Amino acid sequence: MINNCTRRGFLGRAALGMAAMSAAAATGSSLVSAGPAAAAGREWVPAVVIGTGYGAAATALRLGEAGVDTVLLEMGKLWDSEASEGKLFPSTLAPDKRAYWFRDRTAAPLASFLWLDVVNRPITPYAGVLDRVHFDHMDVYVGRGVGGGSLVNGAMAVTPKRENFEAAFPGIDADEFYARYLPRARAGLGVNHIAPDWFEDAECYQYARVSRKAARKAGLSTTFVPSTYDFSYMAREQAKTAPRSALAGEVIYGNNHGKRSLDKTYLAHAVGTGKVGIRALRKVTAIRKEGRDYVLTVREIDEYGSTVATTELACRYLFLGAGSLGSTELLLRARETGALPGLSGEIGEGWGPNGNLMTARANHVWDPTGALQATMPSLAIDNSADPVNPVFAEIAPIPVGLETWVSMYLAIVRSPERAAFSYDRASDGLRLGWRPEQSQVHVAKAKALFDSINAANGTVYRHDLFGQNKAFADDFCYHPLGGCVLGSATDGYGRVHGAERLYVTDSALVPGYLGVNPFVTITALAERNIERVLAEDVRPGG
Ligand code: FAE
Repeated sequence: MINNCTRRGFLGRAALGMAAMSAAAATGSSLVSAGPAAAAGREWVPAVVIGTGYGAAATALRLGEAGVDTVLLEMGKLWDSEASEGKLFPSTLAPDKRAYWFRDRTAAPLASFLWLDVVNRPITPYAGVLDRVHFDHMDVYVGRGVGGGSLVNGAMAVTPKRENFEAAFPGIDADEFYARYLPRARAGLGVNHIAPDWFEDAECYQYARVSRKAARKAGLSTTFVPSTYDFSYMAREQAKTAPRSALAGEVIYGNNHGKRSLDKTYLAHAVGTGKVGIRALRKVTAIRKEGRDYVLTVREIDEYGSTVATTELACRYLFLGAGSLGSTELLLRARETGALPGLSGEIGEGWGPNGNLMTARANHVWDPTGALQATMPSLAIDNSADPVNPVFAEIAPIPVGLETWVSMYLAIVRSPERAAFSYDRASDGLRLGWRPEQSQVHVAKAKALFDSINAANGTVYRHDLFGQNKAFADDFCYHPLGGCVLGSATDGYGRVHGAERLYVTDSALVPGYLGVNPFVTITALAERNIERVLAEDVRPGG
């Protein structure tokens, strides 16, 4: 569908770019203005979408196509102006202030190397692109900026196994979802596939071939992983005919080339409709109802965190696309402070990290993994048909530019573990009731698989990478899911129970576990839900 509107996408990208060159550049708060002219006093628009990640972007595009004036509010930056070295984003090996959301020291997934504290370093607090949100027993990585998680993620665009999808969403017609909305999402995201022949020869995927050999020895099979990173661009990186990004260690702090992040796909097309505007460095801190409208309190900051203005914005239709943490926090705060007292008691429930954890093995010296490693994984150990212990484990790089003999994995184990968020009045923030024993359930399942690989190959775990001598990184995750679960805190289309014209569009809808990386499903779910909401609820003028 998006392929048919390339011109609109071009116009949208140009609009996003032009905004950067205008007044917005001064504050970093980019802007494409939208909607009716600001009324005297408080501004009103028919629709507001909070956030600019997957759910938000798909929702905004379809609202714009339907002629609904829509404003997106994003707490992070629009990443459009290059720093002095001529790049938007820093590499994983040389992080600077652009890497993290207001931290004075980097907080990378790898804590150390050979037990040495050589990975993390001091930085200037800044509106950087990656956030590590701390909860008592589970940190959560999220993207910050126009494009949300698409700016920092590994671009793995995986369709869930049908039985996992049906278990997560018993109320959704899976035939229709797989035939209609997943293909629509994959097209909109620009998902592409690696050429198998190229993979077999590519120097940058030696690490994946070495892990495949080890998996096969244990009787395990592998599968290619589709991606929103442009594999034809990567081939040119390998051939040294294009500037390197995936082959230059760029991923969790942003990619300067090659990645089809949302600002280049859905969001560009949304802005290209002429109906959608994006306002960056705007954090929504509160939601309340006045008459038929929602009124949002919006804090605008500069790139160093100073408050520039606190304003209010009113709308008739409010879509929450601030991610599992962000959307849940806004709804819990509204319920618990009495701003929206009728909201469902199910809000905050059903959260899980998708059974997601990392581990690493040490290979034999005769099995080098290569100094040049593509940061975008393209191969996974697929043990998901195992009825007892299904595991999907992507073979991840360790892109340090040196031979390490390390095989790294991002594993997703089947997880029945869920936790609830609660609102903490003292900090005005979220608490997460995740318990360390719940992580141990995930570790045991991953260990069963990787023990078999080590046993078949005579290899061992690496204990020097994740801190505290751990072989499994069980205290952080990349896939926060749940908090406003579809069919529970909302109806079957994301309409929040107890509030009219209030919708959740993002990962908060997914009940804790999908079995594969989630962004394709999140996008498809948003496509499905907005189609119904546009048909039944929305009138373009509000
Ligand atoms: P998300 O993309 O998180 O966007 C939410 C946006 O809302 C963010 O830009 C926030 O800054 C913004 N926001 C939050 N609160 C507010 C507020 N109060 N006011 C204004 N703005 C706000 O939402 N998934 C995959 O499928 N494949 C992968 O390869 C993969 N790799 C990952 C690697 C990393 C390092 C990380 C962090 C995540 C990865 N994920 C991956 C997960 C994926 O990015 C995530 O599931 C989606 O981004 C979630 O999409 P949402 O639409 O829920």
